[in-house]
Amino acid sequence: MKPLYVLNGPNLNRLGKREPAIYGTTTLAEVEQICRDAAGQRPIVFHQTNSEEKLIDLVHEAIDEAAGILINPAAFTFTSLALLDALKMFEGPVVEFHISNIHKREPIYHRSYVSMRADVVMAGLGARGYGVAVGALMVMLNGRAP
Ligand code: CA2
Repeated sequence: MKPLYVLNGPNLNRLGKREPAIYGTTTLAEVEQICRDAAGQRPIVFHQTNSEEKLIDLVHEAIDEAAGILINPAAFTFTSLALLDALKMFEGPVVEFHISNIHKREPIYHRSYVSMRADVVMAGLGARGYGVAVGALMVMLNGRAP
């Protein structure tokens, strides 16, 4: 069975340690476990990087290996055409995920390049929403080759 790739962008390694009012107290290690629990038998490849280049390389790896991508691109959501171009090369389902509701925030957080490729966009459910997003990805995979 092909894995789901769960990719996290810059600063999310600090999850649970800063700005709990916006991002909560769940750590990234706990998020990884939430994703694995939600995926059941489906393997998860889980990464976080602060580098745009590394994130694009991980999308390229997913193009060859993954059944679906769940991505929280963090600040690269709003800046990276290169990330959008890489995601456009992926043929499976893509879920764009944000812990906070980016649309409640300042206008600079409203325009997502990644949404131009994502099949599903989720924002505002907190870190526990990662499990829901994995479920959404598996719904999108129903009926496709394993
Ligand atoms: O809500 C999200 O998941 C975001 O993608 C998080 C990004 C932010 O740039 C997006 O607008 C929304 C990253 C926020 C900064 O990272 C932190 C991580 C942990 C604690 C505090 C900040």
